[in-house]
Amino acid sequence: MSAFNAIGDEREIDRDEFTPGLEPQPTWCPGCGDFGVLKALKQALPEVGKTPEEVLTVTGIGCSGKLNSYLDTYGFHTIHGRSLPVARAAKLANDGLEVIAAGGDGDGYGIGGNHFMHTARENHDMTYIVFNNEVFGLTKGQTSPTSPKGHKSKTTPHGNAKSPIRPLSLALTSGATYIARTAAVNPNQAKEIIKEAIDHDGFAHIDFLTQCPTWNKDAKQYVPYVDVQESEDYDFDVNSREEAQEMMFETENALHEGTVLTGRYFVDERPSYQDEKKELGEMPEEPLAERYFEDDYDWERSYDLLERHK
Ligand SMILES: Cc1ncc(C[n+]2csc(CCOP(=O)(O)OP(=O)(O)O)c2C)c(N)n1
Ligand code: SF4
Ligand SMILES: [Mg+2]
Repeated sequence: MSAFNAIGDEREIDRDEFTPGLEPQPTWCPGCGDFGVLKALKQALPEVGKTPEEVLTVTGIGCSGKLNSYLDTYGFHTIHGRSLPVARAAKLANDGLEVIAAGGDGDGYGIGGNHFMHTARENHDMTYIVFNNEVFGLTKGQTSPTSPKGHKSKTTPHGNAKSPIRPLSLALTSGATYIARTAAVNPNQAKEIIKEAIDHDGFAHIDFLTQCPTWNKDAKQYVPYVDVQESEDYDFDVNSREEAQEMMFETENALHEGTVLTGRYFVDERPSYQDEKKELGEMPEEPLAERYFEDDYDWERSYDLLERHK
């Protein structure tokens, strides 16, 4: 089997296959929410029938970015805020790969915010998990784009003057076609949401609340969560943009008032970018990397293309 084809064997898949044999064990602090994402992924991947060879995990920089050192899939640890462009390129070069991009709130909503908007707009077929701990964890707790107003840290010692970003609303207005929020303190829901996101055909965004006990002791992610699908207090249609928008707005307000609402918010069937490109005959029929092994393949070098434009 060629690894580039990313076609796993038809067989029982054990979640232990996703635990690297030789790599070090996670260096996250005790009690870190990042463990919850890793665990949920290890449970979800075999349940959706994916083998390690079929999955590529692309991460940004941060405590969250260490994810692919601890998950035995193909991995690409990129630079700060750039997991999405790399993930997009990989998916376009090999449509057979199950692509999971991941990173922190600083990574994805701050420095990489532009990529987030446009990857959602273009509806690239992948799962994007944002570890939202409301701080820059790796660099020791600075205020991030999701830190609440008034949040005190070394960078905002008198309290954050800025209002936090609204990740769910931003994903919706940008064009994401699956949007959910889950929490590390809620492992069963997290696993189910990851499974749905992987199965979804298009850009699936998960705002994953991950507590940082070391640098963010005030985070509201510690308080009990409410699942908006299970609670009788909420009734809305995830296929309705208007109703989803209202529910997201309420959820984002509630988080900083002490109520953690989680669940699925929006699901839409708009065709993915990859499907649109297939319609146009512009997707490679086999993984681009396979061409490397074809002796008679006529490579198009960048300088050949420049020649054409003279
Ligand atoms: C271009 C660039 N700017 C700044 C940094 C320093 N830096 C590394 S991680 C990080 C923030 C991480 O915060 P977040 O993305 O929320 O991830 P977390 O550690 O909380 O999981 C920063 C600012 C960097 N590595 N590269
Ligand atoms: S600093 Fe925070 S986010 Fe980073 S590993 Fe420790 S608890 Fe987790
Ligand atoms: Mg963070």
